[in-house]
Amino acid sequence: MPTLVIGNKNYSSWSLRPWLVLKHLGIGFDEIQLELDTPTFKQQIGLYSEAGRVPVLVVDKLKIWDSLAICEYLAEVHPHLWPDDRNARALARAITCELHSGFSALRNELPMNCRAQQRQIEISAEARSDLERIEQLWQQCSNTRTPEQNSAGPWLFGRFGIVDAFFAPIVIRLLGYRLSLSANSIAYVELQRSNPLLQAWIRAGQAETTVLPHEEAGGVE
Ligand SMILES: N[C@@H](CCC(=O)N[C@@H](CS)C(=O)NCC(=O)O)C(=O)O
Repeated sequence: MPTLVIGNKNYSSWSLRPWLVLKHLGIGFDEIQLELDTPTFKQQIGLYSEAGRVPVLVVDKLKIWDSLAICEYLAEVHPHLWPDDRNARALARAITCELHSGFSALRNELPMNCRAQQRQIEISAEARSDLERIEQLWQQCSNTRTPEQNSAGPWLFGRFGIVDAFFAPIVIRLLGYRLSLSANSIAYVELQRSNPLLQAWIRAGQAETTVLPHEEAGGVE
């Protein structure tokens, strides 16, 4: 049985991605949850990863300490986590990698917070530009989805894949803060919101009682 080491479900956006993929695949796994920003966090995560961050997937003696590396490890046995078509697969990977390595303004100004609901917030031009880029990517996927992908499902490349799991934390952010979105983006947010697996994560995050002040943003709901 693999073990996924994660942070607080309310706040840990990176932990959500592989958790969602494992759940989607129906793979049984144990969860070890560590409280972020506590005096003991570094020592506890140090048992699993010298990088000192969650998530980590532990499979026997193997420890994988990065959300994308974990998903790629799973995709080697479950290749349908990426699109079948080679060109579509390259695009899905490019989008996933862009998300993995960028969007720092959006990340900093709109922390993932399952408990936040439509909070009022002012965002910088940089965060606005990150948001516009995300909407552009979703629009590009809608515009280029092939009939085969459409018949496979409603996700960015048809069936649910790693690229969708990587956008799930962004969707929780968009549910948490009041921001204007295109009709296409709203439809994708609603699609993600209707995923029972994401709903289960959100409920678990909302049930947590820890409040990390620096992860709290936005005003009266
Ligand atoms: N590149 C890593 C980033 C992971 C990451 O930044 N995790 C955050 C929590 S969401 C963390 O562990 N922060 C704790 C710390 O830096 O002390 C991944 O994708 O897994």
